[in-house]
Amino acid sequence: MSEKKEIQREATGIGRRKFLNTAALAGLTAGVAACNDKPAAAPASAPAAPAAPAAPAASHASTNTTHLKPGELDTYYGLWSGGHTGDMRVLGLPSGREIHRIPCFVPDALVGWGVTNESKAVMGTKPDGHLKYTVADTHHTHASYKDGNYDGRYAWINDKINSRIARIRLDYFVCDKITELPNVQGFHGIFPDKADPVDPAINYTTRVFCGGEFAIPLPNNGQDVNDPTKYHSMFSCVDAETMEVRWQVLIDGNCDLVATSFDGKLAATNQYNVENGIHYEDMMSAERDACLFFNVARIEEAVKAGKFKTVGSSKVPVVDGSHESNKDPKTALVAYVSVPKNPHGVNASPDGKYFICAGKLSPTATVIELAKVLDWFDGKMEKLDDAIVAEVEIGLGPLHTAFDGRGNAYTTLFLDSQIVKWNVDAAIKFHAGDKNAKYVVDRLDVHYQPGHINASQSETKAADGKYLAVGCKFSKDRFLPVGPLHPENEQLIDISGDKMVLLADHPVRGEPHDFIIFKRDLVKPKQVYDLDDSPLAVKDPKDSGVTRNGKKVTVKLTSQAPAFSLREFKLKKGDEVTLILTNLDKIEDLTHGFAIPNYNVNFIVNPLETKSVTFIADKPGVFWCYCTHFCHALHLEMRTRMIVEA
Ligand SMILES: [Cu+2]
Repeated sequence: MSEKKEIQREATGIGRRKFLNTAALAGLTAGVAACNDKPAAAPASAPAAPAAPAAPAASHASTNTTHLKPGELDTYYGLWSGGHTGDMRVLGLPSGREIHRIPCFVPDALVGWGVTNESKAVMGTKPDGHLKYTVADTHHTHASYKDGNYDGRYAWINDKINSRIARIRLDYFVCDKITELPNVQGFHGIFPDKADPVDPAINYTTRVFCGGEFAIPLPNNGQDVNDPTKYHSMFSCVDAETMEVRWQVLIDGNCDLVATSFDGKLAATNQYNVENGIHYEDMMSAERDACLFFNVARIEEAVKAGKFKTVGSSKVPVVDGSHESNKDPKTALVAYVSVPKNPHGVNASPDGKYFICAGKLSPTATVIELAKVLDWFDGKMEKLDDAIVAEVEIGLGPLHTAFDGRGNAYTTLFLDSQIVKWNVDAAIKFHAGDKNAKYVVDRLDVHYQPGHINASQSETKAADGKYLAVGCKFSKDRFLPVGPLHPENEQLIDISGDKMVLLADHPVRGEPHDFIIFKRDLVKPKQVYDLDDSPLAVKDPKDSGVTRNGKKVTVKLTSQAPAFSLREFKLKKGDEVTLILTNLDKIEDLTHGFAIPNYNVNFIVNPLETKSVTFIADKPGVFWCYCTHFCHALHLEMRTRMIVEA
């Protein structure tokens, strides 16, 4: 788009832009194509628009640089969803360096995730011992809270394809539990609670809420497949400690993103298909959809009182959250606040007062005041939609919102390829009739089509307004071409000043979706395992050896650079072998690997960690089991012979 056209567009403003109607899909395509008009060589620090010139990037960025000198550490962690790779990525920020990948839902060749017995037990297996699933699609990641800030215990991540939720321990940065949600398809939004709705002493996360996006027959066993009026979706509550599903709410329409209040009383999900349509034109037919507010305390009272049913073979209590059954505020479990056309993200402001819904097919952001939603539940406010305190136009294709802790919101505009910075209080004043209230503070072009956005500490009470990361779905011309599959472009933006300043582009493999950014001192990672973490630990090299019980054979060994405790071990063809390896090296960073050629076995053991694998010794011969993780000057010599006698 030429600069002149930009000026004209800015001058006419967004006020004349209308809601996108059924042509929205064509509009989406046109928006993507239009971006090809952007000059390929536009400098990253070019002003976003003449109406909102950015400060010169060089001078501003010098105090907030992304470049760290060798040996310098980042000041923030970023936890990123890995997308199709089914893992979680750990970044250091502001450098954007990828430090680690935590496998969750999909096998991982480095760690041996999906190979070891321990990881298979977390991932889930079929009766034959093979993994139940080997594909995943992670979208959203959020971490546990205490006192309104992250407490460094856990993070959670979803798998949309197979409706699974994984928990990550943030001491070892490993996945330790995975739960498959019953009667849910297309599990999308996820958010932990921040406090208990009833007991103020519980000021930390004990529940994780999960939004089910696709409506299905319940149970989905072949009944009602041709009757979409019988399709429903569910909002689920998972226990943060046990990872069991505590309860589910059957709703009208579907769930999209999820948010939770700081007082623990409300959880919400945006809904883009109040029509219950099964084709996209049906899903877009209504001018307003909804943000559903769940009254957590009332739902749990209803479950306690036995006012629930179960679905199919699942024992999980399901309460009725349908619109029809929740019209009386005094007894309602769910409140349906109306929101313009197909909203996407819903985000909680760090002051605890508002949830903000991004319009997607409407150029608006809707600000909902939580105290008023509670007033409605208490019978103090007649019209539920009076909880909407602002509904303002911000640009085309609003998707997600982040916060700086200074009263400003930052929303991605997918169609405009922009971030808009807007002031929440000014938007509320404008909505109330003060047409002089200027709520749009700044706009910044991003490259291109931004989806998720998050700022340092954004959805915590400690939002610090320093860095903003944005996941751009299309990178087009920003990186060297590598064939038809382009990386996505994650951009880092300095939001410490009045104007946003673009700091860096980072290519990423598709497609990460969501992420959080928090101060590094909020986690206390351990460098070495505790031997007692595994009941199988081989604590002394003298305990190594082969024990046989008929065809079942156990091989115990230890590793200490540069040797395994057994120089060789003998098996017979057809044995069912369980091999247990403990790494007795207790020095930080001294990890060993263990690979068995032709047996499809490779895994690592970190300092004082124990892992096991089980396999059938079906191929006779000599197999040099070797260390795959560089450990010592004699690393190549670090081997043991597995001899399988015919
Ligand atoms: Cu080694």
